[in-house]
Amino acid sequence: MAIASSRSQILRIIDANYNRTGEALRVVEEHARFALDSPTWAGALKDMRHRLLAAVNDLGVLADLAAHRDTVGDVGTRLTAEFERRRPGARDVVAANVKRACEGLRVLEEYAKMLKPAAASAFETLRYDLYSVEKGLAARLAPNERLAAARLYVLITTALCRGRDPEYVARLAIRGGADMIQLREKEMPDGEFLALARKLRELCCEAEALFIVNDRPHIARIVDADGVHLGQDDLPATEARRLLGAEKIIGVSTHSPDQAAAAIKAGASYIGVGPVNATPTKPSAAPVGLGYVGYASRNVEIPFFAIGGVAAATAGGILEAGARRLAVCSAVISADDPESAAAEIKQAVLNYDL
Ligand code: 3NM
Repeated sequence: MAIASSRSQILRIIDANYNRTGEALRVVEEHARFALDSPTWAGALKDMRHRLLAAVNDLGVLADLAAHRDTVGDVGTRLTAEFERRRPGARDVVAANVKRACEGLRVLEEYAKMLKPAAASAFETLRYDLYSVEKGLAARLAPNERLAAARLYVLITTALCRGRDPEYVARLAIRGGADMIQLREKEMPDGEFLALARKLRELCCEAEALFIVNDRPHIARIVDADGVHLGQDDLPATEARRLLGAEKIIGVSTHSPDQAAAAIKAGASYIGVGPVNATPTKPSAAPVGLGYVGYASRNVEIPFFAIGGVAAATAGGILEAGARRLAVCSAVISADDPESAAAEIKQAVLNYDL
């Protein structure tokens, strides 16, 4: 079998794989931009396309590529694998195109070595960067799978951040170990809420935390949040599910075993169990105490978060009662040091296995 050795053969390979990689990156970029509305990942992919061009340019062959293109004589264009015709969902489109771009980059790297060895490593770096992008995008596609591992859930309410920027406080909470962030603003007009939700969406995307919108499924949908959290008087979970789709997280506040059963039946992904303690954050709700936490630990088959007056000082008793996931608002976001407050509570939860 002939080995590609002539400059012309190598240029054909470089040309085909430059195009293939660029196209595949563009498909993934469009998903990040239009489906996820994510400046982080759309920007990263755009940057990669520019670096791809720069890397090929660095080989000194860019101007010659078109002259070596021979699509009609390329036997590869006639080989269409069955899977290339089937793209059942966004997950498959992204996975197939990430794979295609990785393969293209690998080929570029190998053949670039034959032209200009020093220029080949740029393709390798791009391939590694693509693995990070893939991880970030996959995280956005499978929120429910990630919910299973979440232990600390922090609720962000601007008025309780003591004048600090809520996005900054959320960042500290994530640094301290929050796996999930909820934007909970009861009074904020939709427009303002939307702007803040977009910022937190992006932050959580970067920091690999789940992002949940309280009460407002339409905004969860607009910003492509990982899910929505509903109170007993909000839209029913079944309707929110119809709006957001099967993959998204739907959380429901519950205050009794009956409400827990109803939420599970309605398709909730998790429930809140509380308020365990009386709390100024939700003054209207009567505390349910540790009894309901114990009940939930024995009877609730979906993840549940104990909530209401959870703090470093109270976490131990709540965990002893059977909780394995905690939701916290004021003890983290109103703390002098939200990061260490979150870290202390997270450590307490991690002392108990799921
Ligand atoms: N929901 P903090 S308790 C928002 O039981 C919320 O459904 C609750 O705030 C429920 O951590 C609660 O400051 C308040 O007590 C949680």
